[in-house]
Amino acid sequence: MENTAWQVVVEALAAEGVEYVFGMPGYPKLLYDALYDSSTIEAVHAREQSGGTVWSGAFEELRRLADELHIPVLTTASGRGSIDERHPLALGSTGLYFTRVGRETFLDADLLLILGSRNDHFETGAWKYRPEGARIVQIDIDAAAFGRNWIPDIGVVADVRAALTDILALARPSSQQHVRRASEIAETKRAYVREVEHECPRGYERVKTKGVPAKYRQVFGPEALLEALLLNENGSQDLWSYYSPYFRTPVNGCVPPGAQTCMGAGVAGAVGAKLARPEETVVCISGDGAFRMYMRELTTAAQYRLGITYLVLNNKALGWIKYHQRRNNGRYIASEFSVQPDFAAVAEASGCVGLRVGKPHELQPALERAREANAADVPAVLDIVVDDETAPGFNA
Ligand SMILES: Cc1ncc(C[n+]2csc(CCOP(=O)(O)OP(=O)(O)O)c2C)c(N)n1
Repeated sequence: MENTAWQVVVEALAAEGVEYVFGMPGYPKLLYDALYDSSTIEAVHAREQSGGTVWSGAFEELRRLADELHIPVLTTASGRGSIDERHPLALGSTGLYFTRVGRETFLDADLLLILGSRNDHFETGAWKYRPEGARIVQIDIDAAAFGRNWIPDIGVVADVRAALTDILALARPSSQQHVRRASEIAETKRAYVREVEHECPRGYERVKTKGVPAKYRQVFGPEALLEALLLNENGSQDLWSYYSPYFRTPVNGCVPPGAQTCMGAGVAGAVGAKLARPEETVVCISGDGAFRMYMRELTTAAQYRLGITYLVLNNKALGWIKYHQRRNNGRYIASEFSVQPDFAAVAEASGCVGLRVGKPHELQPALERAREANAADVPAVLDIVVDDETAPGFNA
């Protein structure tokens, strides 16, 4: 037989002890037993990565995995939206995007079920977050994904949805220990949500970025929250919108960038998202650098009467770059803006509503004005001068 590239990969991984299951008849049982019998079953975690679950449309199956098998779920940034983040066992995202609770629970796992992911740099915090001793079961439609970063103990070549359907067909009641552990995790999450809800509205001198997604939810939600489509950008301040529960997305409610998407893709993407799903509330949370690159699309949004809200987190800098310059040698080169467009004036001149938010107390009325504008099919831009607070993933 011809020695194809992927056979070489499979042979190399077999030498590492990887057990392969290529859709053979008994594989669901093998996987289900691995999940059920895992020695410390309370620490079994499912993890969805790199968008494989979104691509296969396994939303319902993932929810059932959490509900029926009591498995906590974390997503990658690109897999965001595969589970409703208000689910008690939805613990946010992985790697750079971990919250404290997500990270602690993840690192406690004794088995990772990785669905449609390559475990890349951002998703694993540059590969440093790997629960010690945890076995890895990886399901992917593409055999080339196995061992690309982490080598799984069991690799299953299958569509995520088909594989989860097979596993769920075997579901039997979880052990008491497993159910108890799941409810402990859910309680830890509830306490964390309360903590965030308490910290966000506190009075500050300047707008704290972490309070912006939370305030948006408050003004546009809670019922709008079910429909709000979040367009994520590529920057350091907008990272706050990645940290559930600062922002919580519903099922299929997020358009994320890939690891190094072109800045501004979210700004332009919001136009496409609103055209595709006009009935949805659409918000794009962007840095000022990314917004500068694509703000020319405001006229398109106004022309097609697209009621989008842009929250521009203005730190007068390419903050991501500045952060790394600060860490490397403290010299800022071409990362600060001393001349900045007046975003609110640009918005107004482009047929949108434009508002500048300089002080914390101005945020709520500005959001209310944006909501009214959106209801009248007019886009709104909020230029929010933020305190340059480092996102949690950078500090971890
Ligand atoms: C076109 C393009 N150039 C460069 C990058 C690399 N990059 C990622 S984030 C970032 C800075 C983003 O600045 P800003 O939008 O102001 O957000 P901040 O980090 O200040 O919150 C850069 C330069 C990129 N993703 N796309």
